[in-house]
Amino acid sequence: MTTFPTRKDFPEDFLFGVSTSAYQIEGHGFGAAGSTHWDTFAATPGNVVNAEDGARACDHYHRWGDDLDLIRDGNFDVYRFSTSWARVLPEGRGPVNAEGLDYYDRLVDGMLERGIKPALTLYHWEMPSPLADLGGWRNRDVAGWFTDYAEVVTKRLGDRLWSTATINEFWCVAWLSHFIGAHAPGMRDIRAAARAVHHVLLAHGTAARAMRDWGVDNIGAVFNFEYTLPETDSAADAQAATNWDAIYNRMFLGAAFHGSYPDEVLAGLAPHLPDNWQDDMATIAAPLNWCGVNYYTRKVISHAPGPWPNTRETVGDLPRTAMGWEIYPDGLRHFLTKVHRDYAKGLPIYVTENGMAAPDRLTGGTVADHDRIAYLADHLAAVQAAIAEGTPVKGYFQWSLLDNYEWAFGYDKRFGIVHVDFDSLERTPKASYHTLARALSRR
Ligand code: IFM
Repeated sequence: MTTFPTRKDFPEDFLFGVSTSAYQIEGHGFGAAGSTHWDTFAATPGNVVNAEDGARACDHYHRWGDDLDLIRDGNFDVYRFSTSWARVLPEGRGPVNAEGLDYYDRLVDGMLERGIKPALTLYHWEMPSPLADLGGWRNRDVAGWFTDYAEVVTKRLGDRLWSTATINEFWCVAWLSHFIGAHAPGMRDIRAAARAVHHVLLAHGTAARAMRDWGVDNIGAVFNFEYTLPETDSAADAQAATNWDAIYNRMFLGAAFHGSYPDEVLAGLAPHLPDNWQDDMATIAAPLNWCGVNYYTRKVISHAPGPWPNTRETVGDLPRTAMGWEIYPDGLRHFLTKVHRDYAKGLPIYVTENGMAAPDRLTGGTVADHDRIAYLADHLAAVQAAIAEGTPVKGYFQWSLLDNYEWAFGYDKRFGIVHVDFDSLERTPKASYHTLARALSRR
């Protein structure tokens, strides 16, 4: 196992943070938030383990002060959080829920009082139900709806934010949710997916440009990546892996940074994209200040018969996390270097999420999550390797502060460095939390 690095092993200006998202921790049932597509997706049999939803989650809505104390005492510099669109605008547009906006105002002030930089994400997956009724990401008007929501949030919080990201994980928002069907709204339709892909990018570009005009600075976006390799050296598997890589790792990045979709994507998606999609690409490629990289695993892909994209996930031979995800730290170095070299040249890059789910057990008041400590050490070493190669990686955010609502897996998968008892909601820092706190201490 790699020795656990400390703050001193990174450049002086390197920032360490933790990430969470609104629906996964807040308790969406509190504070007059509106319904989201995750509430109805979870209420539909078969979509989510135990049909669990985010109504109570970690009750961060009421316990945020204690949770911010944990971030401060863990010696983190930045907190990456998200605002919930439906908490701010219960109908998705129109009247503001003052209680919801006030809550985020207090949260941001609470970070500043503790010396923590606030890193906002505007969309971490909870589409308001009234907008989902109108087609959600499939409806082109979503670009305007999203920009209006961004205006409400950034006009209230923007003077105190350290950074603002538009979208978290475009691939999950568009592809996992409209083509694979594993996330809300649970669609499996290529036309729906093509439109969601294009419109989430259009919403990103439209909002990023508008926010810059309003004076918001340090604007970025967060992309997720999976290191991809073919199961065999057959030409069919090689093509399948290339298609997977294009859809997962290059489609959103290429659009956001170069204003184009990869050829392998257009081969299957072009007939299903909205008319005149080419006219939007300049808007989509809005100037950004930084690029966020979320990385967890690698994927071994083989050829699947049938229609494009002819991809099938297979089982690789590396050790796995509780999600069944293979542990492959060098993939993080690979993507950091690639994003810098081929897309975001010159921009700071942040690892905006990295971490693992483990079968953590609370015994005698502690959680000995040594596998997580090893995972974090190995991925931090990969960040150091990327920096040594000349990649401007400027920060690393661990996912996640708390055990939380892991979407279709409900509360079954624990990603936190702080254990949450989902009956009492008691928080117990795990061994990984204490390891990070020691490593990040400035004393
Ligand atoms: O919990 C999620 C998060 O919401 C987005 N990125 C991946 C995490 C682990 O699956």
